[in-house]
Amino acid sequence: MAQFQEVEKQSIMHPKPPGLTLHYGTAGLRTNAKHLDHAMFRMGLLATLRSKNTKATIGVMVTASHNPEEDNGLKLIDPMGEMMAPAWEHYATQLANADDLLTVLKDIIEKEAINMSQEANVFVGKDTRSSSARLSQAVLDGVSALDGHSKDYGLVTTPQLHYMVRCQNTKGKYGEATLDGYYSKLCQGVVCYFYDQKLLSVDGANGIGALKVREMESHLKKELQISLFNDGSQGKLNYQCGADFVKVQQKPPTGFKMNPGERYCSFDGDADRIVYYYTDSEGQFHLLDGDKIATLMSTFLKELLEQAGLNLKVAVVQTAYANGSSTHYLENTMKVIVRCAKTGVKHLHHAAQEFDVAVYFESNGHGTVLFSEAAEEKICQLAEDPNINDEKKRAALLLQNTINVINQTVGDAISDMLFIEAILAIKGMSVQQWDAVYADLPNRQLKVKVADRRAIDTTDAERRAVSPPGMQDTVDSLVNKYKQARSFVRPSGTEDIVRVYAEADTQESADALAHEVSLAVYRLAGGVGEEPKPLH
Ligand code: 16G
Ligand code: ZN
Repeated sequence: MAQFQEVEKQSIMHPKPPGLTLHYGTAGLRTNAKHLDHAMFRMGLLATLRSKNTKATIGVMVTASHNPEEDNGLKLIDPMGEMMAPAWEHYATQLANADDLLTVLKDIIEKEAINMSQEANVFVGKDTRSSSARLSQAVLDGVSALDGHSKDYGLVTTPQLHYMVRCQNTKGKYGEATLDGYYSKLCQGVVCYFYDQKLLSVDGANGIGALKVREMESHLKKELQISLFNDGSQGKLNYQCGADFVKVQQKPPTGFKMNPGERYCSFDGDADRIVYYYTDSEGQFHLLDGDKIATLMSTFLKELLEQAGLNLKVAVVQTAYANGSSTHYLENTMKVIVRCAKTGVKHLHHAAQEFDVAVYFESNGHGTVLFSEAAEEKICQLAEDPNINDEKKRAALLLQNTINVINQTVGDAISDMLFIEAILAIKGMSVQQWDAVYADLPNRQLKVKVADRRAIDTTDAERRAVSPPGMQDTVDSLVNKYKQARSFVRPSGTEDIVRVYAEADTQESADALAHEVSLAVYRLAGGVGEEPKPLH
C-alpha cells in the first residue's frame, strides 16, 4: 500500500538509535531530547491510527513537564481530552522500540481492526524547550506519512491542548477550540469576583505557563493583579524554580525574596501543576499543596450545592501521598466522600468520573474538578429558573461559573489558579486562613535502591504491600510504635527506585519511621549499595 511506502520512506529520515529502549509510562514518553526524534515520528503515526480508530481528533503534546530543559517527551490525548487509554500505552512502547516498524504498525492495525481509509485528525502542541520545535515537526511528519490531517497549535500549555481536543470532538459544546476561546471561557464569570483581591505572584517555572498567563492578562481586565516571575526571560526552564522544586524542597524558588503574608504560586514546566505558598511574619515558609487545594475547592463546592438545594454528592479523590490530616478533615469535618486512587493522573481522573462532582488532586499539585453531565444539567437548569430565591440563584450562578473556569480534561495550573483566586475573593479569605483550615502532619519521603523494584507489589491503591513476604507486617509493626503514624512503600513508576512515605505526630517520628521502613525495604526487597542511614 502506498501509505506504508510513505511511512517506510519517511522513517529513514527519523532513524531509531541502536540499543535504545523507551517506555510509555504514567506520564507518556520522557528522556533526553537527543534520543527522541524517531519516537516522535512514530507517535505521530500512532496518533493517526488512534484517530482513525476512535473516529475523532487526537492530541499530541510535546513536553517533558517538570523535567530539566535537556529532556523532552510527549503525551497523547484521547477524544474527550483525557490521557490516552492505557490499552494503547503498550502500542506506544512497542512502536517506539520497534526495529521492524512496519510489522508492528500493521500488527496494531490488524488487532484494532482499523479502517485505514477513515479520515484522521491530530492536534499538536509544544512547550518552550529548545528541542520542542524540531520534535513536534517529527510528530507532524508521522501524521502526514499516514495521510492524516494535522493542526499545529504551536506553543501551548499541556492542559490547553487537552482543552482544544475536547472542544473539537464535542463540536464546540465544551468551548471554542482556540486560545481566545480558552481564555474567554475561563475568565467569563470569575473576573467579577476579584475586586479588592491583593497581588498574586506567579512563578512560571521559566516555561510555557508564564507566556500564557501574560497572554491571558487582557482577558482579566486588570481585575486580578498578577506579578509574574521566572517568566523565561532570563532563567532556565524548571531550574531551581517551578511547582516540583517548591514542593520537593519545601522552599521558594532560588533567589526569590518573599514578602511576609503575600500569596505566591508556582506552575510546573507545562503548566499542569500548581502549588501555593507564603511566609509568615517569622519568616517561616508555608506550602499549600494539592491536598490543601482539594480541601478549599471541595469545601466551597459543597457549601454552594447546599445553598442551591441541589442533592449532588461531592467527592474528593486523593492518592496515598495525601496528608493524613487532609483526609481526616475532609471525612470527619466536611463529611465529603474521600477515595484513594493509585498514583498517576489517569487513575485519579478515572475514579473521579464515578461521582456527581469530584475534586481530584495529587499532593504534587496536579488536579481538577469533574462534573457529571447530569450534575451540569441540574446546575444550569437551576441557574435559569426564575422562581428561586436570591440565595439559591447566587449559588447556582457561582456553580455555573465554576464549571466554566474549571478545565475538566486534566489538571490545569492557569484554570486552578483562577478558581482558587475566585474562592479566596468570594470568601474574603487570606492565604493564612486557608492554610489554617487544618495542620499538615509532619511527613518524610525517602528513596531506596533495590535490584528489582518489581519485588514490591502493592494493593489497596498502593497503601499495602503484598510482596515481598513479611514486608507489610514489618511496616505495620513499625507504624504501631509511633503516634498518628502511617507509612507505605511502592515502586516508583518514573525512576528505578522504591519510594517510602511516612507521617507521624512529630517530624522526628516521621523521619525515624521513614528510616526504619527504608531499612526494611532494603533488607526484604533486595536493597543494593549502602544500607539507608538514619536522617539524624
Ligand atoms: C508522573 C505522573 C504524576 C505522578 C508521578 C509519580 C502524570 C501526568 N504524571 O509524573 O501524576 O505523581 O508520575 O511518580 O500522570 P513516581 O511513580 O515516580 O512516584
Ligand atoms: Zn506537568
